[in-house]
Amino acid sequence: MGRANSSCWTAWLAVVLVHWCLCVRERNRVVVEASHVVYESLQSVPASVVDSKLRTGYHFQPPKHWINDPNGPMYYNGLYHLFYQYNPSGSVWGNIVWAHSVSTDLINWVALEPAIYPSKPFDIKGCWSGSATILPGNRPVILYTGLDPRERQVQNIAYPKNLSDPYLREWVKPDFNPVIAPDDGVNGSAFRDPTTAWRGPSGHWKLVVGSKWNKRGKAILYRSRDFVHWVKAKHSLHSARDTGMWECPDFYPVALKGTRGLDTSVYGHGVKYVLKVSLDITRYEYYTVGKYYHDKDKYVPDATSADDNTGLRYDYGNFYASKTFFDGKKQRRILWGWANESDTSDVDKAKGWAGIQMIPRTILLDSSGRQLVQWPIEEIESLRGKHVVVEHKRIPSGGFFEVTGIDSSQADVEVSFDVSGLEKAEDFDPSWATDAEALCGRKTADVKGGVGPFGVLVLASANMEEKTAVFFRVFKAYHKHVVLMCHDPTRSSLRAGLYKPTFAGFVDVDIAKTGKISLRTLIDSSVVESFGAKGKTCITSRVYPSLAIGEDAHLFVFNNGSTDVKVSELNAWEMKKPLMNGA
Ligand code: DQQ
Repeated sequence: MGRANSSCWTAWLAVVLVHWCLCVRERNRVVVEASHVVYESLQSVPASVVDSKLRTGYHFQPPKHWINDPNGPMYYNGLYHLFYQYNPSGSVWGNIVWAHSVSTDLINWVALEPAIYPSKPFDIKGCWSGSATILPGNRPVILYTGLDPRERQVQNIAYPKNLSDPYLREWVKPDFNPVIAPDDGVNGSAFRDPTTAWRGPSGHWKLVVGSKWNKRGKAILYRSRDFVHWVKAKHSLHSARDTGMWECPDFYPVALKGTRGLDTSVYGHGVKYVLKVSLDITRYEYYTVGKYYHDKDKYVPDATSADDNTGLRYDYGNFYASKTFFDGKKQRRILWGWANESDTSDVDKAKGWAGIQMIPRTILLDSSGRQLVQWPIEEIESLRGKHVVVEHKRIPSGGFFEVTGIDSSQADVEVSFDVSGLEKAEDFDPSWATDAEALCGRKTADVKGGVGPFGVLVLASANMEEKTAVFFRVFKAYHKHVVLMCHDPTRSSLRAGLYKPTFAGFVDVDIAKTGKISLRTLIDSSVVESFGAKGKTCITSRVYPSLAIGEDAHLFVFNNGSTDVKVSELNAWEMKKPLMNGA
């Protein structure tokens, strides 16, 4: 009996020990999980030239080298600030500092010296992404992720050295950092990218840090009274199984009605919340719209928002690590997002630059309450130059026409299509509903349809050997029509071996009712950024034409469906170059 008891006891102890060891292994794992591909041999190879051939003209970028995530955007005392992850010594990811630029209009930018760089034990191995919060008394503060000597990810605070410097050039990192370190229940190699903090009815400051535990993605919540001492909440703000590491979380309120953005601490009636996460495993971003229960500090996505990687996306293309901020000047919420190159690192090294920030977008809740709508900030229109208009033009099945009179390698194009003959729409297989991208890959622009594909061909060579198609295709489902919006760059370049993924999203419109759909596309040499149905569905692609460059780039409107479509109005503007960080 005694022996039986003791062997039961030993078996139980063994189980407990194995479990404990597994947890400790997870807890103490301080290996840096690279969320970027690391090319050690190229990290510190400064650019000898900067190749301007496919360099963007009006998108944000520094004069040379690698950039990634936008960090700590804010509007402060008449200036917009943008910080971003930057490699001062090469055109691939590495040696990351917080580069810093300022602007009065979010379009023209002046580069300042880096604001935050590794210098203290709490960030000696890296200064990664983070956010800005404006504290009472108009005092900005930054929280960012530092990598300590053990490469543990910790959260640090930084203040402007001199608030009377209008540019906030120098930032101080107090020695009491880190203000948040991973405790036993947190995976110290997956613990980064603190959000802007908000204040709820309790008066506490709150923020979340992105993380994961095994495969469960998490937004770990911290509270503070003084912004220096932070206490981890018992429960995460939110988590979701099998989503992996949540990078760059963003959490903010949106108004149910009207066209105003909300400051991050606004709460009360008429307000919903958005939680966005950048999923390291897919390298795409997803958001949900939901309710935030302040008393319990719980966020619950609405039933209409899928809470996994089939969910809503700001952008269905090359757009990552985004961050919003509240612009007190114009009472709007603005979204910044990063688009990396889809070319090889060797080409990036040879051209001396890599990565851009997308044109900032205003962000609002759609009137349906189910999703967001985004639109390029109005200031971008100040860059519009030469203008062409096309009105009431029918495009027969299989037809196209060219839009001439502007240099369309750097352009802003808005088209409104009248759509009819919906009875000819192709049948929609319900199994396609969760994978718009795969559907677009199968039904590219060259695949003839019923209603559509129709749209524009941008960065096209004169004879269309090269073209990037941006289009809609309408399907007939059981009780409604389904509209697919697609980017098809499969024929964007004659260069061999390029990565040319198709990207797509569905557009939540009742096309049978409206009979219309609009498209806006911003073209800038190697980037195509599109907004369908006034910003309900957005897609970004990076493309690298070999012929359709500068004045050799053409713009067409096409219809490869079996019914006619009509362009009720098309406006296209050549875009001027703003001041871009002294480049
Ligand atoms: N980039 C940063 C990280 C973040 C990742 C490092 C997302 O803080 O998680 O450069 O692109």
